[in-house]
Parts: sequence; structure tokens; C-alpha cells
Amino acid sequence: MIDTATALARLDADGYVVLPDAVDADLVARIRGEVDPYLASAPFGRNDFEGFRTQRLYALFAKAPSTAALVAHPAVLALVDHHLAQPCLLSANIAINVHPGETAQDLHPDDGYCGVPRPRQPYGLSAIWAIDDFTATNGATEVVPGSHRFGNDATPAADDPRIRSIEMRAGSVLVFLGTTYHRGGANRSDRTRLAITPQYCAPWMRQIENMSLAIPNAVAAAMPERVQELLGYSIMSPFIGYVDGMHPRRLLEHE
Ligand SMILES: O=C(O)CCC(=O)C(=O)O
Repeated sequence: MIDTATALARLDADGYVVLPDAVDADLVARIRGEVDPYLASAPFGRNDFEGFRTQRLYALFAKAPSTAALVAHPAVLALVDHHLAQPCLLSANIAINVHPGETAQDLHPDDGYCGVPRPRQPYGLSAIWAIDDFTATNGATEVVPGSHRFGNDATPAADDPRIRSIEMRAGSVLVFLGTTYHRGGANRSDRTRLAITPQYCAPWMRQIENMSLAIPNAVAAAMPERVQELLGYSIMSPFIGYVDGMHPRRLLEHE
């Protein structure tokens, strides 16, 4: 396992880092077992970004509670906590199953929706966990190294020669800054490519998934305290996130 200082140095230099074999095969199998029944009937995406040959499962804790171990993985949270104001939030937690024939996504940064001009500090970080091995042909995520420093006038082209395919074994995780340009790759293989992608954001930003409405209180109540905080059962000082003047965690007390 790469230590936190080395991982932070790589994030700073390249805008991304891979933590190989960060979870074991048992957890990978458990997560696959939880998502497979949903994937059996999940539709393909509704637009080119979601992917016309890609299935996505949203509100994932309600379907695959074992993904909490990925979302709150200490090695990932060490990187997230270093970069984001606290208590940061879980912006999204999505299963992405890329089918054969899928084309590459548009290159994009994940925190671009904040609208703050670049170059700038990241207001989000993303993790992409390989549940299948990621290969250059099966739709492995692609990144543009160093693109976290690009200004508004330097959006990389779809065929930028710097694009790098992130090949990694199942159980490994790619972590990148919200400012880093990346995309899901084309799947030219004959197998699907499954990933789980938690995305984290600053505590003052709106979450991409409306977590407190998407995840039932009873499901949130069963999650570790750090996951509850990430979902939004937390207060940013001095009082951002109150519910009726009280800490939102009180909503979980009687579940
Ligand atoms: O599936 C992937 O590898 C990346 C997906 C992605 O970047 C996104 O949907 O925002």
C-alpha cells in the first residue's frame, strides 16, 4: 500500500494517484453480490455522458450497503480530508457498469459545476474503485496527468496525446482531484467493466445526489458515524446544515 505522504505527493504532481489492492477480494465479491441483482434489470444511460451502453446505479447505499467500506476507506479519506474543508460531504456514490461497445465519455473535471474559474484549488475529490480488473480495452478510466493545473482556456481535446488509461486490478482505487480531466474509456472488449465511484465535495457545496432524500433514514442510521457525516448528518461551523435549529444527527436517533 502506498503511504499517505507519497499518495499526496502524486496527487499534487499528477492530479491523480492509484492505490493498488486497497481492499480484498471478499469485499469486492460482496459488493458485486449486492449490485448484481439491480444490474440484472437496470436500464442503459439516457444520454452520452451516462453512456448509451452503460448502466448506472444511483442512491447506492440503499442497494449495496457494503459500499460504505469503500466510501469510508481510511486511505482514501486521508487524501480527501487533506484537500477539502470539513466536514466534507459525499457528493455521489454510483455503480458504473460499462458494456462492450460503449464509447469514451467527454473529458471532464468532476467539480466543474462549482463555476469558480480555473486554475484553482479542488472543491471535490473522486475515487473510482475497480470491481472488475480495469484494462486498456474494457473501458478503464482515462486521465490527463497534470490537468488539475489547467486554466479555463486549456480544456484538453478528446485525442490529447497525454491521455493515460488507468489499468488496475479489482480492489484497487484511482483517486483524483475534482479539477483533473478524466473520462470513462471506450469498452472494446467482450466483457462488462464494473466500478463504484464515490465523489466527495466541500461542505458548502450542493451534493450531486440529494443524499438526505435518496437514502432512507433507517439505512443512514445503520451506517458508521463517518458515513453519516458524509451523507449530510453533520454541521459545518457555525451552523450550516441545521435541521429546525438542531444537529441533523438527531433525526437518526429513533430509527
Ligand atoms: O466510468 C468511469 O470510468 C468514469 C466515469 C466518470 O468520470 C463520470 O461519470 O463522471
